[in-house]
Amino acid sequence: TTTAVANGSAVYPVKANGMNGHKASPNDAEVLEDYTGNYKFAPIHEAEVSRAMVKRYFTQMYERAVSDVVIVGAGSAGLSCAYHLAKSRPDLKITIIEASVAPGGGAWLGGQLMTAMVVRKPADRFLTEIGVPFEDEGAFVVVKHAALFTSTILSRVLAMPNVVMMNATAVEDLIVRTDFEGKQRVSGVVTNWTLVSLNHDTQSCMDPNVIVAPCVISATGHDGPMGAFSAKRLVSTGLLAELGNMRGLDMNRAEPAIVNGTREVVPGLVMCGMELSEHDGSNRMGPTFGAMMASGVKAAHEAMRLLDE
Ligand code: AHZ
Repeated sequence: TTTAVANGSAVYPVKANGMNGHKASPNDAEVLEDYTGNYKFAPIHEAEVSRAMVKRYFTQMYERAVSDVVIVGAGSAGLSCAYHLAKSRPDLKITIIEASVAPGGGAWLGGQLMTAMVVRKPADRFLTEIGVPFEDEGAFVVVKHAALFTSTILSRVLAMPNVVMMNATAVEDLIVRTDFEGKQRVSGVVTNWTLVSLNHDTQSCMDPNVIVAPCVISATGHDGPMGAFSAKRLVSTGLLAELGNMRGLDMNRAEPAIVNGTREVVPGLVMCGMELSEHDGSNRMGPTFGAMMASGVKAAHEAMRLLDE
């Protein structure tokens, strides 16, 4: 069957069945980039728009039900990790799950909602690597707007063919399997659309979905509405005795502690970024972002080591 779709003066046939039944290839008369009052778009059937999105989204979900690496949280640490890992290992299926609609976490601004982003050396090398310009102030560099870092790394990460990002999707549990020796191992994540996760107390039994992966990297930030997710879940599953709890601000102690402490905290789970301060009880650094980038890179190395074991 075909449906006649009126569009302006012309009528275009669109097949009602089959995702690929109709490929619009407009002729010159139908498409015009004319800003003098005669701009003409290629004709479209509304259902094609739905199918274009649905097909890709659910194909991705189907394929990524088994991933090589799941990164939880797309803040500065999670994105830095994704960039380094995806670039180093194009063979890996890397799936990023981000609870917010807007990926980037706290890295859209510097401190106290001001625009500049401070990065201590030697993490300026990561900025050079991804192509973000900065001013050199000696011991540290300054990016003129934190959003320049975040938009650049997001575009670099999303352009990598082996990366899939699902935002507005929350990790609401971990898959924890027990092997024959009784040893527990994180083997994936339990997901739900964030708006569902936020409504478990208003609707009964809205079951989640799962992604199985031999390596999960948690980068959910310090405690907050959604933060420190895995660290807190490790405590409630008995895999961690208690949270270390993030300590007060000390830039000189905090940044190396986060980078050097980035590791596989329980089998199958690598933790990086400020979530680690809650796990280990290390200081916060406030508005200086070099440790997030370097911790992300270290988490990528930890993941590669874990996968090669
Ligand atoms: O939405 C969260 C954010 O984008 C996301 N997230 C949290 N819980 C999640 C869950 N499922 C999926 N259950 C989840 N996503 O994780 C991201 C964390 O980003 P962030 O910017 O909060 O953390 P980060 O460790 O990447 O960067 C921390 C930046 C900070 S905080 C700080 C201080 O307070 O002193 N200093 C720095 C540099």
